[in-house]
Amino acid sequence: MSRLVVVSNRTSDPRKSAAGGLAVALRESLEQTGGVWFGWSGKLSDDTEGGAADRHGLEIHTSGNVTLATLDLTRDEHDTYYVGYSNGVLWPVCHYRLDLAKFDTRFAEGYRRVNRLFARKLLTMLKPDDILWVHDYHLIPLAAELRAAGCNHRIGFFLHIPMPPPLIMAAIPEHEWLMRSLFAYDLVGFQAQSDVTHFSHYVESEARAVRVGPNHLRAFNRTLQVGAFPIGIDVEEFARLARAKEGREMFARMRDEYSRRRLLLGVDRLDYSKGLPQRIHAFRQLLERYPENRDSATLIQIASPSREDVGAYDDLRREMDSLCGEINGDFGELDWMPVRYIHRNVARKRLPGLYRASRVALVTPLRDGMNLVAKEFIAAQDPADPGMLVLSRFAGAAEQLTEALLVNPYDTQGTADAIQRALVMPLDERINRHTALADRVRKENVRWWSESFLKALAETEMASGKT
Ligand code: GDG
Repeated sequence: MSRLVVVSNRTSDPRKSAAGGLAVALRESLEQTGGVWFGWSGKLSDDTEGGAADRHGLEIHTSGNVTLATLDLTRDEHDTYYVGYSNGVLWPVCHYRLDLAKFDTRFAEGYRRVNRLFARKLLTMLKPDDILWVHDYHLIPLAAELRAAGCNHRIGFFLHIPMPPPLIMAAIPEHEWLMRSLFAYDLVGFQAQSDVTHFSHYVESEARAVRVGPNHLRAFNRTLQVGAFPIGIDVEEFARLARAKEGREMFARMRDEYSRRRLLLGVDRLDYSKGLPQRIHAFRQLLERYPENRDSATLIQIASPSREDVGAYDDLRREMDSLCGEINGDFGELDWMPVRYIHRNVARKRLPGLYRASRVALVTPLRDGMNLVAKEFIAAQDPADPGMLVLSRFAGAAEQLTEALLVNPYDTQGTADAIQRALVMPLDERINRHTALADRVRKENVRWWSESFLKALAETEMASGKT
């Protein structure tokens, strides 16, 4: 079996309990093959110290038989590659926020430079039959840089965020280069079918790509396989957390605290793609249109701090502070506040209890690659008395979770109506919908996701035989 080499912006130790979903998903394949995980260390090196070669030494750690290889970035690389291009150009454009994108050729140059640096460093570690899996928008041109240096390995890429329609993608000055770069991979995976469609339309119209098979596109003298591989969650880990002492305590505390009231819940990074202000507006509409919810429904909104070095996130923070203050000031009573807004990270082990105690989850992003909170909420419910999911049709998860109440988050009144419907939904309808949803979340879990992707990658024609 080939050794798996994973490349992503940041790495994490698959053996540590706080290791995020990606680490859990890849742990088995990495351990079975004695694999490597390569990425940025999260640390900045001093720009002024030593020569370029010294600043970018690889730091190697082992965790069991998995190798974690990381390198530091200089302040300038961090500011251009990470803050400037990845989070200031690609993130907003892929989430349809052209108004927030800041185009600057220095950012594009930094992005290209760091991808070239990653390729150069990674090459020194590769064995002949390694199989490479590259993750996310930070590293779109990595395979092209590797190929330019003579790498003939099988390389797959997975985009965790949405692929926008061609005319939105075309707003990025370097769009042709980015899309052409994807053809250096053997397999490109997206979260949803709509992303595959957008990508296919782009390359067919802009690069005259031709279809040479059900999932194969040919352009730039290369054949690329594309597909939708919707990411899932680690359902077993979630069940374990729910059963653990802290999970049970959290559930009991919330249930007692809200015994007279109905709890609505939002859990998101504080990000403009997540539709948080629109959600507060919809909740306000709910209180106005359905006054029986006053003194009865409470929205807990957890907004964990994120990317505080990017300007747009600061504006969002101020907007949320003010919207939550207003709704509480206008509707609050001495013994009831409509919104509990928490701008902090909540410990992961507390989430399942919180999800389970909630009658309704509001997962209403304006655009989202997938959205794992929607799946976590479903996995945490009591099947005999499940809460209901109100889900944005603009989340990738909406393609799979069709039994949720799907909403358009820009439509404030429509969203308020759907929240009301979720709050009053009879038990048998909730159970029917939840059974179908839970079944899919269990089957299409994170292991299913990584296995399907790696199987498809292993079955692609070898890169060297294709050009
Ligand atoms: C990107 C794509 C895609 C949130 N607040 C807290 C907390 N969280 C956890 C949630 C969930 C994760 O963070 C968020 O995942 P999402 O999928 O919802 O969103 P992104 O971070 O934007 O992720 C997305 C994903 O990649 C995977 O491909 O689904 O579309 O944008 O697990 O539970 N966790 C803790 N405290 C918090 O306060 N512990």
